[in-house]
Amino acid sequence: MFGSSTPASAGPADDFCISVTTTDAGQAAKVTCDFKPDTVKLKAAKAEAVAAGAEGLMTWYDNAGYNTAAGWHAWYGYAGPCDVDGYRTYMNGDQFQWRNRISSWRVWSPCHTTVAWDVSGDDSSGSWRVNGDVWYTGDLFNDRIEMFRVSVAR
Ligand SMILES: [Ca+2]
Ligand SMILES: [Ca+2]
Repeated sequence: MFGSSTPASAGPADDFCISVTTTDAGQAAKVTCDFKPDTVKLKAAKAEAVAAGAEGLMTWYDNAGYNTAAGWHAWYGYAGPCDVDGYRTYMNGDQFQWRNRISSWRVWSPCHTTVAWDVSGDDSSGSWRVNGDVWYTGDLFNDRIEMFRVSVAR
């Protein structure tokens, strides 16, 4: 199992996470988190995702510059290769603690195009479409994102 039966709780226990989703944004992600990276728990979750045919989509970082000190969240999809329709995730359930937190991210081939949304709270910055890795979101989206789509560029 992916450890999704335990409700998310605030704090360091949610700093390092592996999420696995289908392409259906309405289906909650299976999320496994821990208080530090590379634990047995996280390695097992990654191994299970890969064994199930999941591929890496994105890695989110709490800090700018892909700095891992405050946490990362690796997102996998297991509904086939990333294509022009891509994958979406809305940070509910066990992903909730990663809302309004992300400051940089990397995309994993072949997914290269990201749309990020600030859909609630704050000043509702709207959406932002961008290609490739993002070293810093810029002030408009920093610590404000709660939804992503990643896809192969059309
Ligand atoms: Ca942040
Ligand atoms: Ca927001």
